[in-house]
Amino acid sequence: MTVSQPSAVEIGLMSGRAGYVLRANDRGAFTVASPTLYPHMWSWDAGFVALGIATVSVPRALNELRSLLSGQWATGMIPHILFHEPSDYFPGPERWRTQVAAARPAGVLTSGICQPPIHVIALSRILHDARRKGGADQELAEEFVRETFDSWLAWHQYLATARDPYSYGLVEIHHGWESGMDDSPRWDSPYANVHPQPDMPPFVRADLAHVADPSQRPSDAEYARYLWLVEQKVRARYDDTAYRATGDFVVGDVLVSALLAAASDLLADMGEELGIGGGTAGGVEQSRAIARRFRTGVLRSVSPQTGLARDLDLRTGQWLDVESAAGFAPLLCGGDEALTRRQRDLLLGPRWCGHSRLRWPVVPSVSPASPAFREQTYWRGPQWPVLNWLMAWALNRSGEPEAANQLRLAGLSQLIDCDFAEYYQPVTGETLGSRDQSWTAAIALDFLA
Ligand code: 9YW
Repeated sequence: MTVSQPSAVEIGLMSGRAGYVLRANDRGAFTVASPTLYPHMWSWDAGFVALGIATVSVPRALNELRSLLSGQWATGMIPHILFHEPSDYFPGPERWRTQVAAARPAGVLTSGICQPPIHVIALSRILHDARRKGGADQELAEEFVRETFDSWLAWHQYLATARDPYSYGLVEIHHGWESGMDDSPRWDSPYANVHPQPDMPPFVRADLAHVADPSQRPSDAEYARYLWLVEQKVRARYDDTAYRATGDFVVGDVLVSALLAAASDLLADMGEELGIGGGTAGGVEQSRAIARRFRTGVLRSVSPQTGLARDLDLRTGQWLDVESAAGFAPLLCGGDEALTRRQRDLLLGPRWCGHSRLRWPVVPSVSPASPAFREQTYWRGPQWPVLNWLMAWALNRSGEPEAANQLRLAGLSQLIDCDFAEYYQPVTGETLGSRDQSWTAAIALDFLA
């Protein structure tokens, strides 16, 4: 299917409405992930939000990242949710009970796990935008990079050490939520070994109140496992070593690893350009070393048969062969040109974006040709605009601008009704989950810039 360039009127309407959504979701120092379903700041959402806002206001974009860093733990971890304000979101701070953790930050309540490290990718894009604009924007952005370089490095080092203690080159996640793809079939096999115990505190889900059809969300059995892992993290006092010794779910995540590799290279680039991170601490060199280790880990995980990267269940030692979009992790971190070309063709071909049943040729979360594909269930098949953006970004970076532009144009066509939904039914094109989702509006702005 070919998709065309949006008209000037459509571009104007879409960017106006996207800006309006971000403005409406702005709570001053931070942006809520969505108006009612997610009334807090989510870590990887904040990265996408910042890069979208930067197209309109560089200072406001930098504030988003500054606000996120206010939640950084003493370990370097950036938590997956910052609870700046009270709400009825579940699981809230009373469930996370991070007061048991010595490393928690002062002054802001947070969750106790993390999300994919997209932030420095966003920051380097903001810096690029700011330099194009020049003047005060450029000065502010360069100053911000100088000011926060060590915090980003600490974040990356946390992932590279506490979450890869044996130097496999894959970042270990302790909860499916840490992947950002909560109920993805990537995690079905490791979750089969997660056994909630009767002493887990009871719970009432809040997410189902926001959707018309519960089949668009994870099941109750899945949810109980999610909360059991939270309980295990609390009982380990959020100490990664203690959790590793006792927790049910420990998996090497290829998408997180590839993002860490790409972000580490970009951090090193920014450090070199601005003459920071040299010094005795050698932040630039440390970043390059992290990038190399995780790039190697991701490339080693690729299945020769499918050409897709695979997560590794560190409890069972098994590779997880699932046709999810995370399999394209090597596109994000690069390092093997033949594989990049193979993945480009696969991604645009009939098992993925070119699948005949898709309404729009946009990256689906799971291949429609896979037996695991479920067209309206959350991360089991629907299209998430941010994933499409990530793959377009990766293709551009890999020297594949035409392929990247195909994804960009298809993504814009999908968003043309300006609902900016959380995810999309890939066959009918219907909007699913929350409307006015901040990161969806943000990537639209970036695609239009
Ligand atoms: C939840 C906010 C988050 C995203 C996750 C996505 C979903 C639900 O929404 O999580 O309650 O945390 O899976 O990737 O960051 O948009």
